[in-house]
Amino acid sequence: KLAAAPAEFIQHQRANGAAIRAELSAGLMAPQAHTSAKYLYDALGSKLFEAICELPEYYPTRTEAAIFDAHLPDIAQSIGVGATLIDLGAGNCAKAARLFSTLHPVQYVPIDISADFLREALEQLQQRFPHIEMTGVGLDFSSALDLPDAVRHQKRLFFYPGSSIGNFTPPQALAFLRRLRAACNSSSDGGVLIGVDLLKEQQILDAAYDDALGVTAAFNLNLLRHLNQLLGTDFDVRDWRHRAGFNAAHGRIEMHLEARRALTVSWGEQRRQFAQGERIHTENSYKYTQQDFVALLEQAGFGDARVWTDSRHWFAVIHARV
Ligand code: AVJ
Repeated sequence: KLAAAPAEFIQHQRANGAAIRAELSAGLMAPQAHTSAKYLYDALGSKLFEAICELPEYYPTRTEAAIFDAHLPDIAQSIGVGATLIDLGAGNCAKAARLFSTLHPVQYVPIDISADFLREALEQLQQRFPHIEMTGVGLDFSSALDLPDAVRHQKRLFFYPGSSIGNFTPPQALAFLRRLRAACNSSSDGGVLIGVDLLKEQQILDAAYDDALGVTAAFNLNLLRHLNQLLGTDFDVRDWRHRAGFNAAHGRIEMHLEARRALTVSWGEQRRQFAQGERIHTENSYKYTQQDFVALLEQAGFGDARVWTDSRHWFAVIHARV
């Protein structure tokens, strides 16, 4: 077996600390306190999300994997071999790795905000697939999609599995898809391969985000430890509880952290009082109908959408081209 060259890794300039703190402060001081979902993913948060994916209640990961298992040859045929696979929010790279032996990408470019977690996963993956050129990128791609120079290959396939698109509001999702469309070289046959969680019975949705073991609660509460690190807040995790559920008016799951008692949080020169029961909104996870999502892709300039789904129509994998 070939000894692989070590995978290249590019750490994009992290948003500067002052800008992050300003954004977080503004969110915490807002009448409805809120934080961006990306702050759920420090090193421990990424591990807790991996654990969520193992939970019986959390159907998306396993349903998506089953769709890929059942339709991989078909999906690969739709895409064609020899693409540069750009993995948005790659995490442990496991989802992309399962495509390699059928899709035969020439190049693999995983991008994740949780850079150390990604770097470790990629080192191991490069050993397993020495013939695929791999370039990891530590980057918050929600604010800028800076692709490395190494992505020179013509055919770009943006891989965005797991229904992470659900963290954007629909207008934000449209803007993001338009940026992907612009980043596909228009002369060639690039595209997107995207996983989308579908609207379904509310009970199923609620349970997926409020599991019996409390792993999702730990994932949500871990945000407070991350905020203490990033912003210097003095959150005590024990003062807060996990709340999650479907908001039918918005077609989205919402996660919140709810104060168990009246308390004050302090950081720097600032302080914010929370009444008992007052909440911090920590995540949205939008659910779509198949039709609505295909329409969104079309609005963004993608066409020829092919949709694969499971027998219960809980999740969709969609390939669309430029
Ligand atoms: C990674 C954004 C797809 O919304 O289902 C899981 C994150 N939050 N449980 C999702 C999440 C709570 C997840 N995404």
